[in-house]
Amino acid sequence: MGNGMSEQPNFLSSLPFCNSLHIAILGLDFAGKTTVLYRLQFNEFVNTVPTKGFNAEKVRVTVGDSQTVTFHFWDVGGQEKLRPLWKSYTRGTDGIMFVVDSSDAERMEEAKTELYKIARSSENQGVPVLVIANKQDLRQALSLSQIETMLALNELGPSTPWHLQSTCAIIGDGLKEGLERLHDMILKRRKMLKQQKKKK
Ligand code: G3D
Ligand code: MG
Repeated sequence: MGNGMSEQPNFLSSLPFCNSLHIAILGLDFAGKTTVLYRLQFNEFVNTVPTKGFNAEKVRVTVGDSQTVTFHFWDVGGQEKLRPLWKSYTRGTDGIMFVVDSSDAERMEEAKTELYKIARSSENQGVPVLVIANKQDLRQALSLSQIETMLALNELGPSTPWHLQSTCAIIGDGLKEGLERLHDMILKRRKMLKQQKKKK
């Protein structure tokens, strides 16, 4: 897949101004991370193969009257042997997208363990997490409230701002709303950090 910059004149262009954001896309293998990435990048479904290392895409977005924002998405392989690498991709990240397969109840506990590991690591203190409940189109998909309970999201806060978003990455449902919520959480955190710095 290309690593080039692309103009994204669609929904991303409606986001308010924020210069450049680094977003790590994490989650267990087969959750739909790469599908999410290429939906955001090309606004179309791209057939994926299991990610061996990582996919990095910059999406340049024109907002308002010609302000340009660059989203740097890092989609890191989710297989067990690759998970120790996640830390390297979240260092200094502005936000994390944590993708779960809503139809995979059996691996929800494993997803929870990985989510907590990454959110609780000292480097990621306070980094906003968008939890993407993907594959909501499938008949056997768990509901949002079931996923919220199984991932124990309420225990993540208040140190980690989070939002749970229902999506179907294949057609792109819910991704716009999710990205907007993540963007909001990032802006709030930046504002807070700026105020804290001023006080010192
Ligand atoms: P990963 O990058 O997290 O490992 P992928 O996951 O993006 O490679 O997706 C794994 C499989 O899930 C792919 O199927 C992909 O098409 C499918 N998938 C991703 N998002 C959705 C969704 O919202 N709904 C459904 N039904 N399937 C989805 P294949 O068959 O190509 O392996
Ligand atoms: Mg992948």
